[in-house]
Amino acid sequence: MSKWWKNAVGYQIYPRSFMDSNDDGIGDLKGIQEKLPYLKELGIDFIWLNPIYQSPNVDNGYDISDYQAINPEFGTLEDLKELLIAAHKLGIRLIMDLVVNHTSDQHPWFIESKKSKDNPYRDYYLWADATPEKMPNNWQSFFGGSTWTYDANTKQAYFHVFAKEQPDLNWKNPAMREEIYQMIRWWLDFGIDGFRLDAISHIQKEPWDFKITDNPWAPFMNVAGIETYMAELRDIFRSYDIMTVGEASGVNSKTAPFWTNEESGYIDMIFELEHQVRTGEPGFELGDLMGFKKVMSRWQKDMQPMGWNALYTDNHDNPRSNSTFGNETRESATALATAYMLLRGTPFIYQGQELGMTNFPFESIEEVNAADSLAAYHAWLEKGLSPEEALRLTTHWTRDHSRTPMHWTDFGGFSTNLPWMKINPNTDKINVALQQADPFSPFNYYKKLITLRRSFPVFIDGSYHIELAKHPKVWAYTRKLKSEEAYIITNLSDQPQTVTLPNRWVNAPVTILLANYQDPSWGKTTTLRPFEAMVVKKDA
Ligand code: ISL
Ligand code: CA
Repeated sequence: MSKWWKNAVGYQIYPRSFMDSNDDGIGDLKGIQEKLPYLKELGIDFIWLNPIYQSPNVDNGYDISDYQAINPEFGTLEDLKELLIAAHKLGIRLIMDLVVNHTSDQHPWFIESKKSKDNPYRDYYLWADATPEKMPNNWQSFFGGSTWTYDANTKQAYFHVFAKEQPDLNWKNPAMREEIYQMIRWWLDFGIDGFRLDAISHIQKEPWDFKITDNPWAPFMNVAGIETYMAELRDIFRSYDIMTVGEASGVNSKTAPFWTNEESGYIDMIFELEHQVRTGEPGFELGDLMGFKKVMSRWQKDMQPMGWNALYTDNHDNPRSNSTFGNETRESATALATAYMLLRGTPFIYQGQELGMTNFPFESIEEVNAADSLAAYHAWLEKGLSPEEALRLTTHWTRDHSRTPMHWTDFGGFSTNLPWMKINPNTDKINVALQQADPFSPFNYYKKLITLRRSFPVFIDGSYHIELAKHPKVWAYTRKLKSEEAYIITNLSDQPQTVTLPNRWVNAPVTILLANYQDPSWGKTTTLRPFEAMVVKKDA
């Protein structure tokens, strides 16, 4: 199979917030199709669509009630087909979210499963004896509270690692797996170009009497036995020319090569979740840039011999990196871009990241949407905090920051109706129209970065070496492929930083291929300005 995804740059679309074509305030498939030329101009190669399947939207589409139907808010299956054809015409591929750790509690399988202990669908999910007072064990869900919900009708509880409306599928059941595999084949035969596998490392669980010691998520994170299911998935994936990227928390940088190697790996690449390092008290945390550098660097090194990385800073589950890691300037937006997009792996850009979009200034709990954030807010209130304090603690790090509508124009340009989430008021300063016209905008910088990445094989296949490893504010690395060598340096701080560069780099003839200040200089002693970034290449 071709490895087209190695040279590719991905773009993640959160469909609810990208573009609304019928003015109901909700982004949709036709809206995405309208904006394909924009994506082409940016230069990306494939789109990853967050879930667009039929769903009661308890977790914005991550609770699926029909895998083979489109949520009418987004359009129809025909709209998706049209979008796919239009994208392919422009040379843009499309991958979809595959959510198979759990379904919605409104999925017909679960509705059946709940009916009785001897229902044929009972074992599609995970049930265990319980009483209203005593759950099968004390495990906690990612969204807060027990992983168990009691069902008075059958006097058992069902298991869910996320919300109670997202019951976990029972992967031990071969009949369930076969139905999932048929669904996967159906989508691949439909013509999509791959999948992003949601929460895939959670599909296997420890026995219910497993005792948690330090890590509360250990009983359902990359648990032994998952290999069987992953190998079955691999056998399907490998019979198509597609790409797969797994959200696989708990698969660490030492085991990830086993998951992603070309010979026997289950999937093509992994989103690690470790680099989102935060420091500080809850409600005051900041992104830890050196933690970010350290984790990313370790993954580069460990994956080098036989694995492949998925590279990202932003997604729909995290606040905006330009706010958490950067200082909300064009310099920090472009420095972060330079740092991660030239690493070894397939880079993903999350919608609006290419503009340096920032966090949302939440003023009221009415503006919050994410179920886990609302649950956290109520938990803080129950602990006796004031509504103001609870709001601040909840919104400081809520994933809703990244889910506000895309900024197309001064006034948003996302919809003529009231959008499902408020538009960030700074859309008048940060938007597509302004940035397309400004040669020094983050948007135009991203364009150059993508072109650069494509122009030199060293950025794709070159090896990774950390430079100035101990520097507390600068991330520098080299990439090397035969005689081709590039030096990437970024000041990840808002203060000037002076570095001493190695002789073999300052005495050799080099070209500064890209910089985020207009008058970059390169010498033995170089002072980098706040969030200054440079890409330098040895002349041939
Ligand atoms: O493992 C985790 C933490 O260590 C979790 O972060 C988990 O893997 C992650 O939250 C899963 O996220 C994905 O699945 C969720 C959905 O709400 C998120 O939006 C999605 O990205 C449930 O489907
Ligand atoms: Ca709409």
